[in-house]
Amino acid sequence: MTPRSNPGPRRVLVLSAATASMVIAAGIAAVGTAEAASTLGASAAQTGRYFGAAIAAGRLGDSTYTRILTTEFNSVTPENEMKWDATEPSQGNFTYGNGDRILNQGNAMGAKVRGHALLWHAQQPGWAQGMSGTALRNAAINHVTQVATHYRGKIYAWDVVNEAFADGGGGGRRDSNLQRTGNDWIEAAFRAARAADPAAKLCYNDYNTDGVNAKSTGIYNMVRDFKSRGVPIDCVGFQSHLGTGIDSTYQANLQRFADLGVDVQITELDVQQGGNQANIYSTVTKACLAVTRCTGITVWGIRDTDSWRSDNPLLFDGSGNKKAAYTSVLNALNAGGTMPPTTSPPSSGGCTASVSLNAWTGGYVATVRVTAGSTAVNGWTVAVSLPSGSAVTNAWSATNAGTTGTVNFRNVDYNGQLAAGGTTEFGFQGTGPGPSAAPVCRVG
Ligand code: G2I
Repeated sequence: MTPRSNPGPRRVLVLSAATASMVIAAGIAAVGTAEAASTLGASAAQTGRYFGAAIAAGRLGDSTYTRILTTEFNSVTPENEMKWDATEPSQGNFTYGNGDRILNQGNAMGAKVRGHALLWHAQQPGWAQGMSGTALRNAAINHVTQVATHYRGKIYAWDVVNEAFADGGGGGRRDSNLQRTGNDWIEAAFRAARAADPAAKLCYNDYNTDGVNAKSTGIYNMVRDFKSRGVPIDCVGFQSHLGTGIDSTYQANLQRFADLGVDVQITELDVQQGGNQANIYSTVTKACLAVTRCTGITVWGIRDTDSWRSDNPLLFDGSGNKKAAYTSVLNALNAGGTMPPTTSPPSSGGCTASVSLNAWTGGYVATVRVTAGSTAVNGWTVAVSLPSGSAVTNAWSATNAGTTGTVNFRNVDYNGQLAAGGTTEFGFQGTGPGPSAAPVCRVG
């Protein structure tokens, strides 16, 4: 779908108009600036997106760090705490202390939590590094199952497999102990993750995929193959560790993946300082905003001094001051963009649901589309998780059980039966913030 044909900008206009009238009602004169949110998370949320940061459990005691984190970001990714070496230091012995610290921090902020990363050739515990063949495959799949089960229902998107493709011109897989267990190790990991946590979006994540190139095309071909064979994949992460330039096909590359029917996310953004840092940040932000299925951006750290890189690649300097790159990102976010649909992954095979939102300060109207899977549906229920402070006031074309927290919407008489692939819509109105998580549809 092209941005031109997408109804998103119209919804943005509705949002803006309503926001402006609320501001007038409150007697604030500066109506002209009413649309501009003043933090990264709030401005990304205006188009239904998140703006996140990779964070480290060991830094949460740093008050400057935590102040910026809680003010600016509405998504978090553990920089190291959910990796294999951290969560299963000896085989079968799972340690979730630091991972849980990141999860709790994200929950306390009302932020999305991205899980990173279930399987990767790097940061494996020593015991796994020494394994091969069936023993390694079984250990890897068990790892996916155990960790995804521990975090079941709490993770927005998992990087199920990280960096499995080779650099250079071949477009093929990277050699690793995991790859040597058989080419199907990636799909086995995705299937195990889906079984363990049906609500999480499942991503493949990689770097040097910042344009249409041999490596990104290799990944593109894998995703296309997965989609055609029903391997459960919902999203592709583009790490975007960038230097002093950006490929002219950056946006087109995101778009071609989105056109395969997966979400795309910028997952580890950082950009070398010097040269065009602010411009490159802004180009990446605009590219995401222009691609309907680009659901959010994560920067890989908060201050330059928190970064794994030494070339000051982040949005805040070592003292926590906003850099020019910060302003360029905020301005790009506030300029608006297409509105992504929030669609639940097809977990049960029975039905899926997506929600689109008209939101204003203090309230919203949500329209939910219910789509049957490959078989006809006789009765459906859609669970919508509302953030704290949100309450349903009325619903149409469905009946709701409860008004806060997770609200179940059940079909009414005339719209419970859907043919295979058929769709219907219902809606509800609420006070407070609208739903930001994908609704979950089940048959019955
Ligand atoms: O390398 C940058 C990123 C590339 N994509 C995947 C990401 O997971 C990766 O993150 C980095 C972390 O930012 C680093 O913090 O991954 C590195 C490991 O490959 C992390 O570095 C490790 C150090 O190598 C360890 O010595 C250290 O114990 O961080 C660990 C925890 O501080």
